[in-house]
Amino acid sequence: MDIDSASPSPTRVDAVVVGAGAAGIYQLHRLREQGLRTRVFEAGDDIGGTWFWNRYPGARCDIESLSYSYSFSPELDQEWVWSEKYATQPEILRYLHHVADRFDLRKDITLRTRVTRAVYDEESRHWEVSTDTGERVIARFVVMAAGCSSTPKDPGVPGAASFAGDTYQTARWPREDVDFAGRRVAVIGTGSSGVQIIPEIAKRAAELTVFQRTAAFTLPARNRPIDAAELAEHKARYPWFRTEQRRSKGGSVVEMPTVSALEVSEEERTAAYESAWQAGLLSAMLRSYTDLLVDERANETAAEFIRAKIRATVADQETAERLSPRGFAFGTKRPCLDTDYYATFNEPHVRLVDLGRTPIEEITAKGVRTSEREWPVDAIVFATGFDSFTGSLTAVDIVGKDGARLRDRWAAGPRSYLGLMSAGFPNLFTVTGPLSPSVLTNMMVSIEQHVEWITDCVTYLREQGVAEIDTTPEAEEEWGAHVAELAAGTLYPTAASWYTGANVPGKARVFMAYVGGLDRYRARCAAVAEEGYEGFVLSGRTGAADGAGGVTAAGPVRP
Ligand code: NA7
Repeated sequence: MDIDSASPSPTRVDAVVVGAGAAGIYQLHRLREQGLRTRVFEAGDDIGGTWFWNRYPGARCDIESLSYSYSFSPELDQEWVWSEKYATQPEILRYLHHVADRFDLRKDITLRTRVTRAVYDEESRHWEVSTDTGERVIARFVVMAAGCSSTPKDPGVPGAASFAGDTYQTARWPREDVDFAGRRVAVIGTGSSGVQIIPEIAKRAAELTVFQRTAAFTLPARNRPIDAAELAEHKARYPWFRTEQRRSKGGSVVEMPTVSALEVSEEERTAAYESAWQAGLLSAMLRSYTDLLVDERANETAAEFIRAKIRATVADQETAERLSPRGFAFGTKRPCLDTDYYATFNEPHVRLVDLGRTPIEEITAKGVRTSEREWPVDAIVFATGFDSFTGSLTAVDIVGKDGARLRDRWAAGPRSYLGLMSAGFPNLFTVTGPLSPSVLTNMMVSIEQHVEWITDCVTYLREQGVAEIDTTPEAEEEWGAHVAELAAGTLYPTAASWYTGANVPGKARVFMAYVGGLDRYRARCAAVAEEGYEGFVLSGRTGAADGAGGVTAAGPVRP
């Protein structure tokens, strides 16, 4: 084992959790309930993960608040009061703080500490985890709860360092208020973050120039306050609602379509799309018909409906055309929800630069220079996205059996069984890891499903006195092929999206989410556990020092 003898001797716990976002704090709660001494390390100076870092103006969840929240505590459901249909970032952060306080979680969370390395010792079957503050911790289990979209990608625009004005990144927004009043501002990027921040900056800035590489499909959020009567009514049916969420395909309680978009008349289709447009829900349009994500012709009917809405909203038809997404199917890049996004381009001080026609060549001291001209600005906001799915996992130097590094093993794309564990990296779990349903679902519901499965697995191992769980290259291979096969039956892999890693130059192109639905996935995970952890290998015996229960293993345990 690679131990730095100069640093203080390591402490011992049962489990280390990496990240104190929604996944990490729930994992801590569950493991502690099972009596595991657990340490959580969080790089930020507060808990909250995504909802700590993405504090830019306009940041909101685009899943409804009443649905995007933990389901594990009926008391929590009853006491927490959501104020809006779509909660703002500060409100979600307050909620996560409340959860941390209510379940007394903070005492086991170490902030401002980044896990840099984790090395598995095959002899003792423990991980040694190192941090950037020089701490070392030895633990039987490591749970990576580091987030699917938490490592901002390098915007990759040359010359950024030479800019004389202020530079901001939506994913690393400063804590203090940024006042754009009277300033000339550039926003680069028009994904969910760009679409949310652009109308907010337009309210203050003297000039706003939006640099768009790919036009996004975005739908109106129709956000509104939640009144007391609606909240009371929802709380009364929360037990039913939470059960339905857990049974659902995507973690939300919604009606699923039964007919093809091509089976109905144009009038009927337009009426259905109009009703979805009015609903103000991220998935409403895609759920109008069964085949929008599998048939290009069907998809085009919805895409064209949205383009017509853009033309009807944006006064200048040339700008409307540039804002109209083309070249990829609706839904194959993550759609956005917005408040007045398209209407913002009717403001006289807002302009759109289409990078498809005039790409950025460099950032200069004065502003952004495209192939056409230089755009002088006082501030540049990068809303350029993340190294999603794998970035936060490969950022840690994870060294498993035989000295193998996770980042090398995943060079050609992530390899994982059920998105939970990678062969050769025993006792190391990933919450909403690559090749699980993750970002295609309501993340809160997926997080709970993974955390609970991991907790049950760890509890089982301890009860049986089993030291190690690993998966096999065969199980991983079979799962990867299954995920790829399901994806290939859809339009998803046809787009150059962050779902496939295409947004990060040099990253392997693999569709990284399980499209089969959370219901089907949940059933598979449960069956695997019930069948004695099929596809996993359980081996070794724990000693008394592990505080584990009896040592009579029920399943096939290798020495
Ligand atoms: P996204 O959805 O990855 O959006 C990033 C945007 O930035 C997108 O429009 C990109 O264009 C654009 N981009 C990225 N790099 C560049 C460069 N170098 N030049 C110009 N434009 C660039 O990230 P978000 O933060 O908006 O949302 C991420 C997810 O977080 C969101 O979907 C929710 O799940 C939460 P591209 O499309 O790559 O051509």
